[in-house]
Amino acid sequence: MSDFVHPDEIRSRFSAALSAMYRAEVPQYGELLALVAEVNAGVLKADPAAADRLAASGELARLSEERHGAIRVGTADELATIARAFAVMGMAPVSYYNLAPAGVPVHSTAFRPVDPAALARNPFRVFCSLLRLELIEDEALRAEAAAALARRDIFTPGARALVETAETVGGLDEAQADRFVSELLETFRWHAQATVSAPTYERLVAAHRLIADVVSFKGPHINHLTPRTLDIDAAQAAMPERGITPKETIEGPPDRACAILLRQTSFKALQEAIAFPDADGTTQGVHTARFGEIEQRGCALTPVGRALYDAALANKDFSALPDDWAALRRDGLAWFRYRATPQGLAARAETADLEALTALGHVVAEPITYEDFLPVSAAGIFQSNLGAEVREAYAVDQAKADFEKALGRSVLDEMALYQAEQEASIAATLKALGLTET
Ligand code: OOG
Ligand code: NI
Repeated sequence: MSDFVHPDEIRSRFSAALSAMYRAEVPQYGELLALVAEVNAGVLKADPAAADRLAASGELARLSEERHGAIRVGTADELATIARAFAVMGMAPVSYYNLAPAGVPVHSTAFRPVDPAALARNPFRVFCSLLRLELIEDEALRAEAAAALARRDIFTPGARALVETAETVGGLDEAQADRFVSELLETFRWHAQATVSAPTYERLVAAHRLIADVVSFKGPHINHLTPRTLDIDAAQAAMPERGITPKETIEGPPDRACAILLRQTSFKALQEAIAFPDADGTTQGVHTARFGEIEQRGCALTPVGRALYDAALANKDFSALPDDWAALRRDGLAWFRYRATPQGLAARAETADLEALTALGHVVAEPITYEDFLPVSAAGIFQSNLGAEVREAYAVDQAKADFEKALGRSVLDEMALYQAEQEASIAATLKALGLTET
């Protein structure tokens, strides 16, 4: 092979650099990191068995570096180019999320590694939303927003050139990788200088706060970064002691013995001073967009399990969703990674039946961590940071094809990824036991 830096390594460097930049820009995020580190250390100390399980599944090693972020872009070209930049770091778009039904005029995907080994090295994810200008009703304002977006380039020439280099020659060397990280970081940086006038900004805010956030600045500043906690209830309870005011409720499933999907909470967005480019250059304003968030990740659910979850969330009754790993597995509600135990490897297998092998202790099944997002939770996070005003839901429609056209490729199906991982683990387990799949 060549002297290319591995995409996983570039992703790790970028994630670390972004975290350092956000800590400098939003000091409360640093507080949140310290709090989460403390909570996680406490959980691991209090529950050595849980620590062992996390270590065995490879989750422990990645935990302290694990985070996701979010940006909101304004045009198809911005989305397609950011997709190419993420590809340099081994990140692909997974899933389509339509936020319009929740009254938020964007649709989104999550860029993340998809290969289990890459996820184990560093699962850094970026939730990336594309503004849907067509949902601005006021025609003049829509045109003004489009013009503001058309005037900007959110990428440095250096970042664009290095994306091309990586695509052309197949990777980046040491010096190029470091330059790529620092050039791409510019796209995520906060700019206190607005690019639109104060009256335009106000009209954009009136149309939707999120539209103002996307359209009014030079770039799609990172709007939050989210570390992963092992006990979100403890972290939520401890936030006020650190001078952090959390949102009122934790999004997602309730606290359960068998953690599923994703639970999230955040602190309210900061009020940041901004300046408008008016004649005398002195008009000041404030912008609220950037916040901090924490999440606790549980097991990925199958389509059947997910449907039960969605129904449970809607009627606030989770009794139909068993809180028991064996039941979740037997009923095909959650995804699992199988492996042969030392006992299984030593024994002479008398059956190829996975359920029987599991009952005998020859095989263990570990829950596969949910690596994606929850649109309903995402909408809750969006709403909590857009002020109290409740918007009428935009009409639901089939916008996925438009999104993929803007992206320049199709998004991957998260369920297919989990299923492939489960199936590969079953095949490897049976092979290790000298059995072939029936
Ligand atoms: C993204 C909100 C979605 C999450 O964790 O669900 C998200 C945004 O506010 O731009 O990050
Ligand atoms: Ni988030």
